[in-house]
Amino acid sequence: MPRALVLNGPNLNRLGLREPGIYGRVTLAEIEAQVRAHGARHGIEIDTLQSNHEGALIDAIHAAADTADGIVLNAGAYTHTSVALRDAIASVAVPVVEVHLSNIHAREAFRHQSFIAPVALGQIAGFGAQGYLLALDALRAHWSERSRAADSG
Ligand code: DHK
Repeated sequence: MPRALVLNGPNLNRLGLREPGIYGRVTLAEIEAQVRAHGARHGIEIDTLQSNHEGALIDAIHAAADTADGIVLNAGAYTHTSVALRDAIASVAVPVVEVHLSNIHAREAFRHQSFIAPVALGQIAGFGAQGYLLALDALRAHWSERSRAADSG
């Protein structure tokens, strides 16, 4: 059974309380439950982790090299600041889908740049909690495409 890590960065533990006009009222626990249910529907094992600490996120990405087939990552504000997170992703062969609840491109200029995007499979932004499920679907499509390519080559 494929395994995906759903990794959330700083301040995302405050979802539901934090700036609800931007991030909505749904809590991280509710999002994780939705992702688990989506995973169960499609035969994907889901691990979840949230940390407010850059090093802990980096450690989780390194560990995922041996334990996960894909990562759904909302790095929060580290998206826009962390070369170290970008390098951690580049150091592992695990595909990463970058997620943001809000449309970062429609917000302040400092949120338009993502250090994650160039090393991610792709980016999903602006669809709220649904973005996490779309990211899992993107991983599923990527895995199928990869195994089709392996079978035919
Ligand atoms: C979450 C954050 O915490 C912000 O720092 C990002 C992202 C956007 C989100 O939309 O999920 O800029």
